[in-house]
Amino acid sequence: MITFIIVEAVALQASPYVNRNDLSPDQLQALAQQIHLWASELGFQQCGIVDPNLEQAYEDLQSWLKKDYHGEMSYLAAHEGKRKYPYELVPGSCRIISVRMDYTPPAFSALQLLKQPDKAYIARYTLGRDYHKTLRKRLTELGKKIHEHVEDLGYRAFVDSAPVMERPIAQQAGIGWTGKHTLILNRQAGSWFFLGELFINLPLPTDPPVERSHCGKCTACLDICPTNAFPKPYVLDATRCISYLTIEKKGSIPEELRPLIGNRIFGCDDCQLICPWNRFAKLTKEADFYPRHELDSASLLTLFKWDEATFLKNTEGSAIRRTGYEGWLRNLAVAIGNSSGGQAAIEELEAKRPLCSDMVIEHIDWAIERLRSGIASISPIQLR
Ligand code: B12
Ligand code: SF4
Ligand code: SF4
Repeated sequence: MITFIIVEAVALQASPYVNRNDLSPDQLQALAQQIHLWASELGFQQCGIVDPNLEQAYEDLQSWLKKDYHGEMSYLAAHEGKRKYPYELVPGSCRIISVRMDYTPPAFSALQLLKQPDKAYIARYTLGRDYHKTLRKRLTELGKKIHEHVEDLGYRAFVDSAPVMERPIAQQAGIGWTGKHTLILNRQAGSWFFLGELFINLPLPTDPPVERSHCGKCTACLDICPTNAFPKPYVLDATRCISYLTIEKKGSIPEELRPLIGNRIFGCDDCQLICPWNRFAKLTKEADFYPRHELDSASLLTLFKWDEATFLKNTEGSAIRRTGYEGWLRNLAVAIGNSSGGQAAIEELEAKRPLCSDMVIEHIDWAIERLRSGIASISPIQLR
């Protein structure tokens, strides 16, 4: 069998341009193996080929939407048909290559930062270059590589942005299981990775799904969540999640949740930091994901002092831009209100106040009041 596959692989290379309709089952098998190798050469730590069935996932999504757990993310309710039947997104496609890319940068101590109330905590997935760009580019290169060998190939890369149910697809492609925190995790790699997909019009053989959860009786992620955002295991009320509040939500952050945000100014990692499987996570070798502009150690006041031009310059090519300068100031004002910044922080807040929108001013006033009354806190400091 092995010899045969190698022979077929050689045959593919020897006659690089085969029409996709002329590929035999053995050639498709050899090509699938080759795709795994190419994906690895392109910097993906894992790849799986899948012909997904998303009917159950779609039902779950509908009940989630009915509970309004999506908040202002109305795009999650759009393009229903394409979510359920993903091939409608790319007519003619019949397989999805699901990939994983690890993103933990070296020498980054999340716990140290969370313990320092005057420092800014930015989720580790976004300290460097915008992952959408890195992954989409590599996936397109993977498509090009396949196309070098197969005539009439159609392919299209997606990362996060389109109505693609990336997690159930990844699970069915064998990347990992769905943790109680709703993220995909893997026994060898934990959950610190991005997902991406290449839709393709080749009937490649598929990889086995991950059927078994390895969460067992553990509930650490549910218990640690600072804002109590999990109504039950496997279900997230996004409207309480700090990631939603600091990135996706426009306008005012509900006052009762502000003290719980601590110093997290963009995203949150707590449910992953506590997960025992993340002991097995590997550091990334992608320089793209290494921290830029000292975002892994900056103080809240340093970042709050950035004017809009500096914000735009320093977040060029970064996913942080998503929140906009107004959202950036809002998040920092909340975090400063949770800090031990004292008089110096009050002065910075007052100096910036006249330059801000009404929405940001409301958060600044909240912060000043807290600092004046001495309720300095970074709550909850559960992760130690
Ligand atoms: C919207 C969104 C968010 C929202 C909502 C998150 C959520 N859990 O849905 C917010 C802004 C809160 C968010 C936060 C984060 N996100 Co986000 N997000 C997305 C996005 C764009 C869509 C997810 C979605 O469709 N949600 C809707 C819900 C209903 O879908 P779902 O959780 O998949 O729902 C399933 C489960 O509820 C399940 N289910 C329901 N009942 C039951 C019962 C059982 C027993 C089981 C097993 C399952 C189950 O069925 C549902 C349908 O499949 C995806 C990219 C994509 N296109 O998929 C990235 C994505 C999920 N996010 C990602 C990341 C990295 C994050 C953060 C870690 C970022 C950060 N550090 O701040 C946090 C993690 C928070 C968390 N615990 O989920 C990665 C996750 C990678 C991974 N390892 O899984 C993704 C895949 C982006 C990417 N391309 O890499 N995100
Ligand atoms: S990212 Fe933070 S706030 Fe959101 S569910 Fe996880 S622990 Fe809770
Ligand atoms: S913390 Fe525990 S329950 Fe949560 S995802 Fe990890 S193993 Fe599963």
